Amino acid sequence: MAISLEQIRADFPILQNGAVYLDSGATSLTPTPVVEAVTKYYTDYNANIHRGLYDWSVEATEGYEGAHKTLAAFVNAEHVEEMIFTAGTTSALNVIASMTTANMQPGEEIVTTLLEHHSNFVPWQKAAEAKGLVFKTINVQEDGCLDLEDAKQKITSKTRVVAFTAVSNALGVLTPIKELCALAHENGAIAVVDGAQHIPHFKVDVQDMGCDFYAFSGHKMYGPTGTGGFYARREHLLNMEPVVFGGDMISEVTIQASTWNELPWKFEAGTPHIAGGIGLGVAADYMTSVGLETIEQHEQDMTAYALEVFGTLDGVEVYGPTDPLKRIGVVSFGIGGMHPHDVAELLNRKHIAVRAGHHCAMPLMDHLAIPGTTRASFGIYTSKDDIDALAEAVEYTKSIFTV
Ligand code: C6P
Repeated sequence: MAISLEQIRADFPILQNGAVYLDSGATSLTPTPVVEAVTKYYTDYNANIHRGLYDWSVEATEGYEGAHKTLAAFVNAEHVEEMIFTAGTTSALNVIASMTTANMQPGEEIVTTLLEHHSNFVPWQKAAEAKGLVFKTINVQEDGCLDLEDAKQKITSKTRVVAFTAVSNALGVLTPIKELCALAHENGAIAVVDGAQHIPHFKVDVQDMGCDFYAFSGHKMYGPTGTGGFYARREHLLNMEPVVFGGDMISEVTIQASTWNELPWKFEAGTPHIAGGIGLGVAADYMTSVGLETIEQHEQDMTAYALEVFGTLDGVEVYGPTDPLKRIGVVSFGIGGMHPHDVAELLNRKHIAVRAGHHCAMPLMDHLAIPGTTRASFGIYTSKDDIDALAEAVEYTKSIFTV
């Protein structure tokens, strides 16, 4: 690392609170510059945006619009108006699903995958139910990697949307983003990427991926909770009707009809999370200052180290591929016949914070025929010491249950 791990950890004072935090996949910790930016909004210029002509409102507007510019550049969007802020990935994907299926006809197809978080599964499933669409899911191979051959069978000329995660939250497996986007386009469909577990680890380039939509959460990339958004290609945003109405998204309203504000505000109804949006911009800048290649390398190193350490633990099954290059940021495991919730509770006795359960990915758990997993997930502050502490606590857990 160009910046040392000690320097990074110093930006997260919460790490001094005594927990070994291995739940960054659920939410990442928040560095001091982000906390300070959010606090500064409330203490120095707490005003609404796009409404006031006084200094505080101008400063808030500039900060909020500036954050859009920062995030558009962060994902390498061609145009700044292609960046829409929402409350996070879930709200982004729900809005995208409503908008993109609005004009679909019965019999047309939506293709998603078995790796999806419910947020990129249920909105499409519900749209299919409501409109008589065909809802298909791409299978996974035995090791949890996406089955690209099955994708080639499932995506057809009737497919209108291919919606998939870039990284599985439950297993950490990477999906073939470019291949899936290309397959979608060859068949005349749009590609919707769930980037929730991708943006914290990689330099995102939406143009290089070739996606039409890319959804993400701020709180998984060192920003505030309740923030995030989506990138969408401008031609889609110009052609689509919004699905949430009122406030900032309005241009003109008469008794007869309403017209919409310019992009991106056409898709941001009501008063947004102003402080959060500003904090999200600071979080993206923070990641850039650490270095996106540095972050990716660190996360890969931690994943590979965790797989190596877990390989030495008897009676522990690690789910997902053994090749560390096929996954990132997550090690999901099971211990003998123990329920994942029991494992997580015993790990907590040793102050290890992990997530346990189905990880909002029930179709995947059904496919793997398990109730859930215990999941350790990593961030830029994760150290080998954290992983060693986890391994030690796993041994303790096994001793309690005599596995
Ligand atoms: N996954 C996890 O512990 P929100 O909650 O809207 O910020 O993100 C939803 C979401 C969508 N897609 C993927 C791939 C995700 O991982 C998540 C959130 C958390 O795995 C909380 S369930």
